[in-house]
Amino acid sequence: MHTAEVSNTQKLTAEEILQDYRIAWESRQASLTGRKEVFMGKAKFGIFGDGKEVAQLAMAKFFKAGDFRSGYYRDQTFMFATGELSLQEYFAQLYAHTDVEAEPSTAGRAMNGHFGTRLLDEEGKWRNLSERKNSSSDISPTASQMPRLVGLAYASKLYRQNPDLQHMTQFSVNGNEVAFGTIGNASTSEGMFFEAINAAGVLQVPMLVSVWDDGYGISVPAQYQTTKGSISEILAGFQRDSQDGQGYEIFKVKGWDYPALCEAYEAAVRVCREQHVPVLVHVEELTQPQGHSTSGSHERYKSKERLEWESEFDCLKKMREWILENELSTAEQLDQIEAEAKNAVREARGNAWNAFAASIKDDQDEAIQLLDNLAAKSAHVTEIATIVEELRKNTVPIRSDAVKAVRKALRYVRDEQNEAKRELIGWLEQTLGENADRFNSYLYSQSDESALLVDEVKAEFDEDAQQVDGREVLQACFDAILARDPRVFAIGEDVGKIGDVNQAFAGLQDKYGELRVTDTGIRECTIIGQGIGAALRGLRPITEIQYLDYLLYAIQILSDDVACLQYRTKGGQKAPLIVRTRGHRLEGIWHSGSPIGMILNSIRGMHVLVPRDMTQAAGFYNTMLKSDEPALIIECLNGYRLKERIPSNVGEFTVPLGKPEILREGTDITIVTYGSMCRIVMDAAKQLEDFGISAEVIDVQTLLPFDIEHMISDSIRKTNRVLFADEDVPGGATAYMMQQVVDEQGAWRWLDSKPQCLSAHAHRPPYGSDGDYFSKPNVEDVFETVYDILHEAEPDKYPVIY
Ligand SMILES: Cc1ncc(C[n+]2csc(CCOP(=O)(O)OP(=O)(O)O)c2C)c(N)n1
Repeated sequence: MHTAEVSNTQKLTAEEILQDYRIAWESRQASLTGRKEVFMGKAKFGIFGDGKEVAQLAMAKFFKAGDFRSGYYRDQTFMFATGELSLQEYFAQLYAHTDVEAEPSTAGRAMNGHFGTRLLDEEGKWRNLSERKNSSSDISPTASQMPRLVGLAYASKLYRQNPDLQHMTQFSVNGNEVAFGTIGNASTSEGMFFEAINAAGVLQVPMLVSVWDDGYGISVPAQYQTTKGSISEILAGFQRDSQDGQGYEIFKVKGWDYPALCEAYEAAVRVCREQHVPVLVHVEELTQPQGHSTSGSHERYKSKERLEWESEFDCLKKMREWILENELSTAEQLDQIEAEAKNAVREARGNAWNAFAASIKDDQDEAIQLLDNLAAKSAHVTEIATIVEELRKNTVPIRSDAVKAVRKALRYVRDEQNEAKRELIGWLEQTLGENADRFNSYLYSQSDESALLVDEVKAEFDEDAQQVDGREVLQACFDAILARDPRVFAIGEDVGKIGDVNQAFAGLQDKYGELRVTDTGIRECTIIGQGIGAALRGLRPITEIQYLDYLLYAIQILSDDVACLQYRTKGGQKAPLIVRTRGHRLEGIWHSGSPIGMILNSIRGMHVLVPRDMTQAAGFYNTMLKSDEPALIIECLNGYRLKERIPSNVGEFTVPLGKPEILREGTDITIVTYGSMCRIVMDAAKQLEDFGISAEVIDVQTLLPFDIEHMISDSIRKTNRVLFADEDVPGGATAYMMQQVVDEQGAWRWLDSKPQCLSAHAHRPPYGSDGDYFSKPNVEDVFETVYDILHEAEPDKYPVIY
């Protein structure tokens, strides 16, 4: 048997090399076939990994059980080579097969090339990740794989350095796991790429980033993307100066050079895994034989010379030449492998298509049968027969075709009654239910650790419970949490040494150490990413965004990554991350933000909790840590120094989600609010009482989920009037609350006055107390708005004020 010396320590047998060659060829064939499938109309869009095969084979060689990948849509060869994706699964995703068994990455939810392994079992519990080769779930926004990559690597650091985590062998063995990132050269232009590179350098974590450099980002060449046209050249300053110095190891290697790639990855992974040094592998001279995606052809933007170079330096061609030059195989043998690869792909495509089509065919057949039965009984036989005929003619049906046909047919028989119609309706209801599971499930956890299932434990107070600053309630809560659960750690700007800008973590770094309560750089996006990756590996991060106004820096990653994680994997992955921030009302344009509508509309899939004081906030931390779901908890910026009593069970009590609290009972109007506005509304309610108006004040407490048991609607049933008040812009979260109550809960039935909203002005508040008064809703605004509603109803009883 021939062997090839690709490095000092690594000898590859001819057998192994030919196996790689086979995988590379199968992968290339999958790309070529996939493109054809799209053009034949069997799939809607295709993006493929051709031209990147050989580098990925090399990377896969050093990817071990327990490791994690955070990559992007070009990584199919890596997924094949690690055994985490079969050819049939690859095609199942192209066709959007909705069965988890057929398409485990996303159950048909993401377009092709979006990979991920199932980290959770059917009950939503963690599998043994140390025994598996893991891939976090890909997303389309370029470079968005980078923030979570920081966290995947950071978890290894925590597992290695924190002895209290040693027992969690299901997730880590001494932090030996490497987080492998991949990114296209053009996507390194994104800010979050640089932020992530810097963060991992500061943290010194085992993060290995491969840049697949094919010189373009769709049509835009490197000179428009990267200074000096080379990412490794401009990142050279990150290179470690010495073996024990801080920084990166940087490798540069050509993407068609199989032995050099094997050698580079061997060295790169070793230093990363053993020493926890971050590594950049710049893989140059890659090609993209079929162009970017099925959306266009690269002949439009690549010169003739470039296209010629690409075919000359195609990595498969080069690998073949190298194998022959080194006499590791004969040309005939390689021809045979290539032919076999073609057959394997053809077979996998056929099997995937047949399974996909069969899964839909049953629905279609049943619908046709039931519609035929209906036609036989109906006065509208002609119309129904036409519908059936159309459905029958459809040889490439999708699920909605049968459903559309049935819904249309039912219109014609709306005033007929017979068994055939009843059966058809039964079928429709069942099919809609099944499709809800296929297409609409798992926005939130469906496990028994869902936050909605956490039992309420009421706060208890000793008779002599002392009044303390609000921040001390939180501090006591965090102290208890850190003491009881080694998985919990808190990170953020100023969170470590001074215990956050409002000192809710004061003294806790001293008590629990730097790994548990940790300062970070000013980098909101990767603070969140650090949390996402760690949460994906079984830890319980509390990641702090210093002010709500700066959540905008992180909202994209919350929206695109955390919030849709359960959904886009159909329950295959979870990242139970807690994002802590503080907001609403303090001072000035950038420290008074309350952009709640923006948040609610962008992070469905997370819970959004808006406690009015620090006791409620503490209860929410306890609740969320008992669940397996992510949440954003927004504390009131102006509440840390207000006096509250410390519950005696501050580390245990829980505040249930989706359950508003009636702060004050009343009979004339219901005022619905949350957060800092609770105090203002309560003040106004007291003043209204002096003028004979009895206001019921409800704190919704959680905006997502919202008032699950319709307590607000019950209140309106009694008062017949409602005001929604908050500090967001007009049409922001007040509009959301009104939709929930009036439309969703059906409270319009009980209303005698028009439902009304009171929000801040559309601009942000200027600095100073007057800026606040004239921009945000104040006590007088609430008083007068309520008074006017009652004046309109009973002008004699409530004459005009002014
Ligand atoms: C944030 C964002 N902007 C734009 C796009 C559209 N887009 C998809 S891929 C791509 C080019 C990426 O090029 P590169 O990073 O070099 O990777 P390659 O596709 O060449 O492997 C662009 C602009 C996107 N998906 N996300």
